[in-house]
Amino acid sequence: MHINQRTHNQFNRRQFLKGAGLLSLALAGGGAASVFSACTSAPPSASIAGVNPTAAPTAAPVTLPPSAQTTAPAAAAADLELALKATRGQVGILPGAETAVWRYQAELLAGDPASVVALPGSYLGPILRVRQGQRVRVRFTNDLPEPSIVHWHGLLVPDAMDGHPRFAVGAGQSYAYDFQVVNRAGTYWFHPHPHRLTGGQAYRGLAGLLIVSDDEEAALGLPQGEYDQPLVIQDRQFDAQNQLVYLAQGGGMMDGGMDQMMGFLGDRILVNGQPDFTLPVATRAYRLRLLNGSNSRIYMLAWRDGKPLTVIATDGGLLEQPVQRPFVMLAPGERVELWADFAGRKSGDELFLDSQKFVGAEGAELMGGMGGMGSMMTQPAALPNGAAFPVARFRVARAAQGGQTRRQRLARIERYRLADAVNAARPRQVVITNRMMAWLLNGRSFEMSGVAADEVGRVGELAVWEFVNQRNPGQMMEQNGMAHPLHIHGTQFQVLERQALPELRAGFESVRAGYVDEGWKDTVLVMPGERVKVLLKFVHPGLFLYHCHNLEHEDQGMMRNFRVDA
Ligand SMILES: [Cu+2]
Repeated sequence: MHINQRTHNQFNRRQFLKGAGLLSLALAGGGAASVFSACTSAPPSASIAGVNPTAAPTAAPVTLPPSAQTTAPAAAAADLELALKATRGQVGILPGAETAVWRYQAELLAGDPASVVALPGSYLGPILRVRQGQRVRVRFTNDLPEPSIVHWHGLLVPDAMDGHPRFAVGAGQSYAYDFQVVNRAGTYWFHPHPHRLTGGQAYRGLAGLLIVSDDEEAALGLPQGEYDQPLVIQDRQFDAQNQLVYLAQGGGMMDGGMDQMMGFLGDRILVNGQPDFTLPVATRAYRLRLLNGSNSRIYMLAWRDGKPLTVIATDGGLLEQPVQRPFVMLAPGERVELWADFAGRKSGDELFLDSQKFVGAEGAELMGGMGGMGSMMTQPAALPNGAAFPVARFRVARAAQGGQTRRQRLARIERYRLADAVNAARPRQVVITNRMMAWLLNGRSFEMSGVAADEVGRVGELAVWEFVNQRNPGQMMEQNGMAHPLHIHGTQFQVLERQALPELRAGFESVRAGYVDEGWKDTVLVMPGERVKVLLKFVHPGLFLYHCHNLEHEDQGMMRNFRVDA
């Protein structure tokens, strides 16, 4: 499809940072020439080293958590079987010309027709609805002009089913998925994961939801049907012909290199693929399933009327009990579920879910002091990361009989204890650094099958990891760093502890009241200067990724393998 290049006469944060970056690197002795050569990496190409287009999934030995050990012999019939195609399409998003997008199309081959539903009015999706214990078969066909593969974000599946980029298939080829759903009830999602191409593919529209239910959740009688509403939040940029604008080609300093380093931001907020999203609601309780499906934008979500948000679930499903927050931080890849009760509202009332202004995610706001050049360079982006804007409108359209009372107890969560971790005294550190405009994990960039000595663990063993977002002396963003949402495949983890460097506390303090760390997570926001300890277990052996879910960072190589031994 055609994606227009960014015009070069826009004066925005990227140009500001171009100047700032060149300056800071020059000061560090890098010199503009070497900066330039380091940044002119080739644009994402259609061939990926290490891809075996005919790679067939291999059956890996499976160790399931005790709660989910339903038998699924190899030859068992699937509960749900579908064909899923990634393909090109045209949709009406803005008034006027249609927009070229990429999208998933699903065809149910076997199972309950209610298991595959469209995301209403959207080119995103579909929504797959499955129950814990079900066996799912998906025949994925790549009808795109470049390699792709599907990752089931948050699901605990064997490594050959996880959509690792080494399994990416080329145009016209297929990949067979066959796995059992062992996760708790919750809002999971699926999106492409080919190396260096994930950001572009997700941006063009490839994202669907995978909603898991289980018995524990069913017993709660939470809002269902039209009262159970997914909201996929994304930002996009359109040109005058209504076509999506993504990274400028070339990847060089003067093209997309800065977007790659900072992450791509759009200036239009879409919910479920629609601009100016409005949901007509009844005067009763809703379950709102929020997914941040943006490439790099972080949201500080709040009700405009100042009422607290009631959170009932995070990435890995229901919390033990609802918690209240003045606002909720939602970074790329994260999900949060809200209990929203419109009872008592009058017909015609409108409620707004906004993203509030916050600082520190890019550090850029704080960089004004650089040699007195700040004021001349701090021209803001059209919609900076941390700007305030409306996200969704809820218009009370009808009265509803009866209501639904909020449950005080939701689910049971097995609490991990630090003392039980194999490395309790010595957390496995994952240090975020930047070198020559590239974000790294422990100083390393992604290698298709590479695993370092510290990137090995065992199935079933409890471990503590610590993400460390430190300063980067002598490098780009050295002063204030950048926020990174870190995602780990093959596990759901618990956040144990957060700390922040005293000199970078301001950003952290401004957002920390919006963290929801009470439940299971697979993606965690790490602000500049912040250190986050998480406790985790892997349930399958094999090669699993951990990476930044800022998709431009991921594509650039801010991703590593972790090998889980049986
Ligand atoms: Cu990142």
